[in-house]
Amino acid sequence: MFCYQCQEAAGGKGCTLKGVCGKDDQLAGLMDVLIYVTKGIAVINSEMKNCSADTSKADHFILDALFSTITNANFDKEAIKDRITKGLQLRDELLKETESCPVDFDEYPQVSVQLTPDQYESFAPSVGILKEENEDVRSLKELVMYGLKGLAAYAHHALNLGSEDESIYTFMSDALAQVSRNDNSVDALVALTLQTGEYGVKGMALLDAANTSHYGNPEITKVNIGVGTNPGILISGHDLKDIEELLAQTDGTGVDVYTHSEMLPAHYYPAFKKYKHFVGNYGNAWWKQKDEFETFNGPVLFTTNCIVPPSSKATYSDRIYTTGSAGLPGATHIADREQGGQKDFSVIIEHAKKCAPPQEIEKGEIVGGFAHNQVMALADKVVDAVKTGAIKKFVVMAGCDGRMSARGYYSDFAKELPNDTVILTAGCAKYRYNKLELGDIGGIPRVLDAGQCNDSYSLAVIALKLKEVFGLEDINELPIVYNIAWYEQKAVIVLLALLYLGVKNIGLGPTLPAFLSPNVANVLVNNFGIRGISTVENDMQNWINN
Ligand code: SF4
Ligand code: SF3
Repeated sequence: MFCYQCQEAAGGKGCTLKGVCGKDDQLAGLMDVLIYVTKGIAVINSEMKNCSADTSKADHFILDALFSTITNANFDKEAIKDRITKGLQLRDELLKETESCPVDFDEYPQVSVQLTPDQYESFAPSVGILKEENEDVRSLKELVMYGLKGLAAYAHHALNLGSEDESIYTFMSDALAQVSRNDNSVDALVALTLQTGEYGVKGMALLDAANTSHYGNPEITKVNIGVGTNPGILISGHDLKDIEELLAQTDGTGVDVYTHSEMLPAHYYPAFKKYKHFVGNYGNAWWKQKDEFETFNGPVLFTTNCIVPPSSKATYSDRIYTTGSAGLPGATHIADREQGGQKDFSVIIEHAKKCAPPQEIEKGEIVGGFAHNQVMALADKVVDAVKTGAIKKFVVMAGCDGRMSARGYYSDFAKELPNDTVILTAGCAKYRYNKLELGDIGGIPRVLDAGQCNDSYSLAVIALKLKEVFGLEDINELPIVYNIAWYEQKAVIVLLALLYLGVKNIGLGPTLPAFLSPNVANVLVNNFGIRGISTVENDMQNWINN
């Protein structure tokens, strides 16, 4: 196997024997095959769109296939094999349809591959990432691929809420087709990378509109981090449609619902506040789940990543449920909703009833809900604070958290920031500082949490609005410093979206991506000023106190 798609790539280079995430050689190979088959589908789909055919089935397949290969989303080999089989069937159906729309796919072996399930694993080594020999071309192709995976995740959540944007689907198929070719120049791939960022902005805007039109605009909210006395279900991941249905189905059952990790921002939406049994957020970022699921006592539902496969000693393995693109061997998978229907969470609810209530691990409240609409409602106050010098700088510390000890940097950085700075955050990165007592500036909290990683879109909207209010020409003239933490591929699409919006000098850590070749890293440094982090002291001096 070879995989270097996340920040924890072994040795800062790539996982070759087993993934640090827990993905083994076989699973990594199956995912490579799934990506290969998906590229073949995208190649055909890209052409079919020119023939005005109905491409929705292929569009949806592509979203799910890419999403299921994101770091920590799906560890279930059978589920990945099943996707490959369905992908090959779909490919054949599509090829039949192209008979009325003749095109030549000769240069794409991805379109003609013939495999039976017993051949999937042995075929994998012939389609791994390292098959692309040119290091820079490989780096750019994978940068685009990881951006597309992140985009697929966001578009999938939007789709679950009935929101779609044909232009995103067209771009995804076209981009997958382009990276499937062997004749790409470095320049063409750099252009494709920026275009991926453009569609990243579109994808996040689509999801933002889908979320807010269904559930209202996030508003300032105090979220309980303690526990109640009823048994509970812990829901993790990013999918709001899933939590909507879970909350409705648990109402009146005597089972409480808690969020974990990236689901915390669900508390900020007005639509979910009516539920008394929506008790609070339990625990921290995804990587603490091995401890926190033990003490939670009740079932846990993963709607997306980040799953950490439980150790053999874990007592909670039989309490894990997955749904959507997420999967874990041994866990119970909740089936997709039928058209117009709901998912059926009754098995989890019945399970919860037999469990002890969660054990308290902390007490108190955290504050969040500062997505664009809420911040704009406070705009006068914010602008005033900037004009009077009460706020000197905003520091965007969005992105992912992870288990590397080097990430202690982010807590220290937050603690060391001067009192006249405000942190704008989104994603699970926030858990490094959202429980610190950082105070407020004239009533504006010093940590403003917009929501999930996709709500980084809100931070971009806020920046663009501030640029307008202050009459600036360039987004980079704003007193905003970017110190982004990344881990998996959703952070890649967020980064590409920021680059597309023209944001320069982004600090990226805790380490630069292993998939950036030295030359590609240079392009990012020279054209966009991307910079790695160093020590808190240095970065404070160079980025904040300069
Ligand atoms: Fe390694 Fe990350 Fe790939 Fe897992 S997803 S195999 S940790 S690079
Ligand atoms: Fe977190 Fe996985 Fe990336 Fe959505 S839940 S930000 S790491």
